[in-house]
Amino acid sequence: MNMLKIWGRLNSINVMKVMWCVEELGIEHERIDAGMKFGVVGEDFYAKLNPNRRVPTIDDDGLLLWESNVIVRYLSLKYGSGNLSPADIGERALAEQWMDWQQTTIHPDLTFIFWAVVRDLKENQDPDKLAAAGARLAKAWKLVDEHLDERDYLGGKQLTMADIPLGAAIWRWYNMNIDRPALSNVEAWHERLKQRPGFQKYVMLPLT
Ligand SMILES: N[C@@H](CCC(=O)N[C@@H](CS)C(=O)NCC(=O)O)C(=O)O
Repeated sequence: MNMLKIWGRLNSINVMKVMWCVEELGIEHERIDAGMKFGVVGEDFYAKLNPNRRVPTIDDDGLLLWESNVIVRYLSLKYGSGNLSPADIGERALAEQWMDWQQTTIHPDLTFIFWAVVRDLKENQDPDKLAAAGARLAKAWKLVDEHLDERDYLGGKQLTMADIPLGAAIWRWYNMNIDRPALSNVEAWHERLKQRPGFQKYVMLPLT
């Protein structure tokens, strides 16, 4: 069996999710820097791994997979069933619900703001658009805050794959120079995540 291979640069939120997951599960792996300043994604061989030419991509003993949340689901089920991937089908579906919600509801506005504030992209710096994105995000995180009122983690008492995409996103939200409402449950959950070595190693990095 060949060792898990992961292509992706460490300052990508989508790569962070996979790396944090791999660390939680203790999977032996090899990571290859790819994307932005590292190039690689433009090379001919890469299109065969991932025709989108994006990161992350994995090769797990011949299985080529892209889409960060799908990779997190796959690794969690294969290497962490009953742990990161809940054994109960309903609980697993609820975890997946939060993962998809991160992609559809949090990611577009968070990325818009991130590129304006951190990567200094002028076309994203329209104050009205930034304010609208910030307001939508605040509303969305409030929903997470309400959900966390009775739970330590999104899936209940323990960390599951549900926490990984939104956990990577909350670090970004709290580390950008933007206005934010106070959300005590989200803040407490963020503090819990910050205690985890995998989160410390791969998510708690300066934003670049
Ligand atoms: N929906 C995809 C998005 C992948 C994506 O857009 N990745 C970005 C980095 S976060 C990328 O590849 N950017 C171009 C690059 O790094 O060269 C996923 O979740 O994996």
